[in-house]
Amino acid sequence: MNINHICIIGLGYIGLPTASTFANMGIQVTGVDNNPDVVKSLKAGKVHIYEPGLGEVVEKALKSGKLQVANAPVPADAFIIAVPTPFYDDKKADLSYVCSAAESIVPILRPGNLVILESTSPPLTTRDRVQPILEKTGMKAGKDFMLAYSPERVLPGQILKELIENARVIGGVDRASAEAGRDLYKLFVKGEIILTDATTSEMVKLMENTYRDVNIAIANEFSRLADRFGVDVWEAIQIANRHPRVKILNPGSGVGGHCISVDPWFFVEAAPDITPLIHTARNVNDGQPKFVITLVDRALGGIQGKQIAVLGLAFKPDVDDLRESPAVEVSRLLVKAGAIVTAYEPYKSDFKIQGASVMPTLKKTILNAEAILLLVDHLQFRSLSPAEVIKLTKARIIIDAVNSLNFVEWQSTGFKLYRLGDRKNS
Ligand code: SAJ
Repeated sequence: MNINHICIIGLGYIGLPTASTFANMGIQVTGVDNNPDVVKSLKAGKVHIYEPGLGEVVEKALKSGKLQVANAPVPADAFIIAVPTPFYDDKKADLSYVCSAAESIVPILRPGNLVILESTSPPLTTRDRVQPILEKTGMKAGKDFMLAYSPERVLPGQILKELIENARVIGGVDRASAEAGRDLYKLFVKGEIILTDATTSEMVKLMENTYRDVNIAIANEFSRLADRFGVDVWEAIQIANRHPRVKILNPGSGVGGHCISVDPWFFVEAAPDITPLIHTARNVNDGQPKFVITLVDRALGGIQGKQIAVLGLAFKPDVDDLRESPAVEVSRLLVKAGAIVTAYEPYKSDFKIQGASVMPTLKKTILNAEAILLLVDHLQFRSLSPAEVIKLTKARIIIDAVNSLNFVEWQSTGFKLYRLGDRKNS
């Protein structure tokens, strides 16, 4: 397939890096977003999200003129839908963004076009939801135009590298659609390109994130067991992982972000009668912030009225993304339990949590605290010197939920360090 112009709908964490990468390969790209603020800031050369290296890549693409930004799709050879698929309060997938993106293509779809859905979606979305919308044109998928599902699988923090190097799965509604998808992505993908059908590739994406969620859930449950039995879970995991077929992940304050904490629900919604393990793993991970609260309660002898400084609100280290963040949930639970909470998130200091004070600096956050609660293993926190910190705070209790700090070093400086999953040493 000959591709000269690509229209990418949704300029978020996936759409924007993808659009810029295509543009920097010399392809004409129109990036579309229905949020006028996003369009405005990109037109002014400003990137609205933080991802290492993204600023430079976007700047290059915009300056070359190969990346244009618009608020509605324009005719093109290929369309990529990369909009969010959030879930409702009842954990059911909200496909309204996917459907309205597909609707927006209908008036401009031409014979021979390729449409790719990248948004993580429940099984059968491409076939049963997107295809019928596009066929309102009177054209048939697989005959008059091509349609495929190709999930993004990049890790926030390493998006630009993984976009190019990861293997890419492309599931077509027919073979020609999958092959057209390969023609598109081979413009920049260096990893293997695997062709399959649309529903298989939808499942592959959900299986990957569900697999990780279940494995993190077991690590979190191990942290609770270690706490009960007076064991240091981190030591136990390290020893268990010497077994050639065991690779236990890290416990922490829970699972956040817009991928792993959401995607398994798509399976549970689609087939609740056959997914008890997946459902339980989700509940275990969602329950981990409460486990962190029990640790804080024990370390401080109660939470009511205590001044607690929370370090880190992002869903994981070194990203600015706070969606579904367990650290935010922990902060809310602390406020609910009557604590006086100050919080610091270096990547988003203007974030608001009702009842808590999000501070602009670390210094202001810890100044009057009785305890410091470390929830995210940001590099900035990992490299803190206890000798410096002790001069900046009244707190002598540190609770480390992510095994970030050197136990011996912090203890010997005069802090009492409590670690999640380490009843042996506290
Ligand atoms: N986490 C733990 N313990 C661990 C690993 C992670 O508690 O050992 C927590 C993190 O702190 C975070 C959450 O899990 O709150 C998810 O973080 P992550 O780094 O595991 O994954 P994401 O959500 O940033 O990205 C995932 C990736 N999927 C897999 O690794 C299978 C990525 O490749 C996907 O592209 C991405 O989801 C996505 O967009 O779906």
